[in-house]
Amino acid sequence: MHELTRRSLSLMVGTALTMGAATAAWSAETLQDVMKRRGLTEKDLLAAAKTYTPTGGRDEYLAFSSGGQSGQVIVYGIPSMRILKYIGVFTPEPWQGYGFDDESKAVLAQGRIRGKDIVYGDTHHPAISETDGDYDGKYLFINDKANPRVAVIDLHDFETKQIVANPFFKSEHGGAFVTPNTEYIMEGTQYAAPLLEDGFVPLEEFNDKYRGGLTYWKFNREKGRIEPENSFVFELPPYSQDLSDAGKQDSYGWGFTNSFCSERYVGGIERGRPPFEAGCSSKDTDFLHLTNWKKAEELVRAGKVEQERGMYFIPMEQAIAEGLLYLIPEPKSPHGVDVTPDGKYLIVSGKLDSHVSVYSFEKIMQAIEEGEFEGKDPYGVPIIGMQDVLHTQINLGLGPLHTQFDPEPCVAYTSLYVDSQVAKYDYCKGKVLDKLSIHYNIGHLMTMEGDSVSPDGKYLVALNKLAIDRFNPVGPLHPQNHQLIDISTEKMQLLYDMPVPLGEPHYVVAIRADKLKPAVRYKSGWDSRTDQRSPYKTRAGREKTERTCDAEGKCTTEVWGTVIRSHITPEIIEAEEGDTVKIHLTNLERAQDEVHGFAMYGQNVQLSIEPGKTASTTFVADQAGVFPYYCTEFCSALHLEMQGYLLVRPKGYQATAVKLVEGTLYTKEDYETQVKTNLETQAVIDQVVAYITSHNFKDFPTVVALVEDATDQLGFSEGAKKKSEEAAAKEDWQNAMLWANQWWQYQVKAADLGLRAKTYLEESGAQKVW
Ligand code: K7E
Ligand code: CUA
Repeated sequence: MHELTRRSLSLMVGTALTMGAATAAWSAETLQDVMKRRGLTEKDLLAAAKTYTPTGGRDEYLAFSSGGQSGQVIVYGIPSMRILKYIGVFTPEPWQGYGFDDESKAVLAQGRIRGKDIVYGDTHHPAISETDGDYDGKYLFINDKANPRVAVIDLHDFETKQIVANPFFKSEHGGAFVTPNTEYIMEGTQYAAPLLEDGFVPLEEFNDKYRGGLTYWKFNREKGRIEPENSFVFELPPYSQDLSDAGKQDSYGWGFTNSFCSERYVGGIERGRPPFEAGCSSKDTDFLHLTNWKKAEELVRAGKVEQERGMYFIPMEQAIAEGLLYLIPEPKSPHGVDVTPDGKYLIVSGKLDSHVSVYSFEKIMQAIEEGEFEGKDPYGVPIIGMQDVLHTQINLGLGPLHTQFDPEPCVAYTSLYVDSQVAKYDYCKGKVLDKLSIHYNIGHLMTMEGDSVSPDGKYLVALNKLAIDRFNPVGPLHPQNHQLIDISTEKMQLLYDMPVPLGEPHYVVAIRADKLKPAVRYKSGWDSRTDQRSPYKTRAGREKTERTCDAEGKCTTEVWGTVIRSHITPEIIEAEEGDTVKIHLTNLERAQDEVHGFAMYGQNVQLSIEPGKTASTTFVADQAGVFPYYCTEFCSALHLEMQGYLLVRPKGYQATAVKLVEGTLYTKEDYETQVKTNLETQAVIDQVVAYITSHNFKDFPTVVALVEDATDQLGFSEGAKKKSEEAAAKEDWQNAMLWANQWWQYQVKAADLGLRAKTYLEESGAQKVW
């Protein structure tokens, strides 16, 4: 056992010295040799040079991709296209304890639909919080199309904090889109359904009783949470509302939502009726909905809107009477509606039309002011004449879907689903500038910060619906394909294919990486889901286990424990068959990346406890037995030894007189050998400490945290040393040896941290201070 750790200690010291030799071996092959061997062209090399990120290098942008029907968010870097994280949102994710610890179970429970646990989501549109229309990197929102819900992710720790379930809708699609100061998060319905009734309503009553809707969820920035009680919902006609976008700059205060199937067709292929796809695409135009959220907010504040289901509900008649709702025809089965960075134009793509239609917001406002409408829809919503407000229409190609923007004024990119192309064009002049073929059937596309008021351009990612032959075959279900495109020059250039092996990621948003400031650790004893100090916070030395029974004889065994390299306290938990077992564990580490896990046999227990976090698990020990538990993160050389037992006694168990017999007996010599090792190890530690303290380590917060943790470990080692010496004084060589060994374990951990700090200082060019 010692050998292993001793070797790893010297390995740690040695690694830094051997790195140089490995690099030398590389250059034996020239660039030309490699190109030949791998069949690469110069163009490939150029593309590689634009995406390749050397070891240890960082990306310029971080992308947050919907994970589609995986119910997650995927985080990756651009231009490297390296996946950095999955964030559990609507779906339990065991490796991050999401949906397994009590804290995150409470978040998932917020997303129950009609009292039912829904353990997946169909995520479509992520949105980064904005200040003055620009990404601020604080929060991320994402919608669930299947079960109308919106989730809040805090980008301080990349964890899901809240899920709100829409109490009116039965499906949604037009979310999540934020207003320019994240005042609201838009969520529009997709398939019409009764809004105020949850019971059965026959399809024959579709026109009268089925409705679409648009929710403006109020976001409280200070709390970092959505406030349903301050949110409002527009009742809309039963057209299938589709995507939305919030107005900005000139169009601030308005929201735009398009729709398809304004034919109000209800299907019935099995009854001999033509299917939905025929009935929903027969008219030449559908309707773009305009909603004035600023004015709606004033009405809500003035107490003029009725409350329903814990929110404010604006019936269509009220919206029409107050001038909050208008329609504009838009060609045919549209998909995306995207507001230009200056807010002056809206670009609408008709899936079944080869044009994008560019609407002028100024003209729209003029039509509304002059009361110039071409009529009303069957629900009395005023319709603004399309020709009155169109700026231009541009013939781009087949199947236009979504649009993003370039930093160059008037330049936009639209995806062409049927043509499998990206079109670059000038929407002011109505001129196509460039086209690039992608593989295959592009859905959304995304430029860097490309839906904000100040797009960065640089890169474009094509989110393709089909991969077909782009990757090694892995069975009938293929990965998705995100293609990276360089848009920094006039001609677009395809750089790289990235397989996304999850659900269908409909949309991605990317933010400049330096706008994000993620935490390294939590404040000690932190409940990361409520963002408050956990009531179960436990400090070193204060660990305890208590068993209490209520009046009915129902008993609970509750553990307040800690985890730190490399032990779980407690290591033995005793309970009785039928007990409710509650285990709260606090990670005492401060060092970066020192996460511990906690898994147990047969109880569906799996926690991920990041530095500082307190996580809890609750289960019923309904069977007597032996249940080993352990840490699931390889956290130190003695990670495997980070273990313990839950012993569940049968009811009425009588303890026998059997005494614990030690597996191995130790002698005075064993003790003395161990002490010798410890003194040698201390010499190594002293050298490392001397190195660190002779440099300006206090200028490096990462090193300061490592030194704090190392100091803790050395403090623990002092305690173990004292215990070993006390046992030795009593000639109790068994305990003297074991405590001497524990003393050494703490030393090894301190040395590990110290060496990491030393390496960091060396690589960061720390200055010698004395
Ligand atoms: Cu798939 Cu935005 Cu839901 Cu288009 S959406 S492709
Ligand atoms: Cu902690 Cu392994």
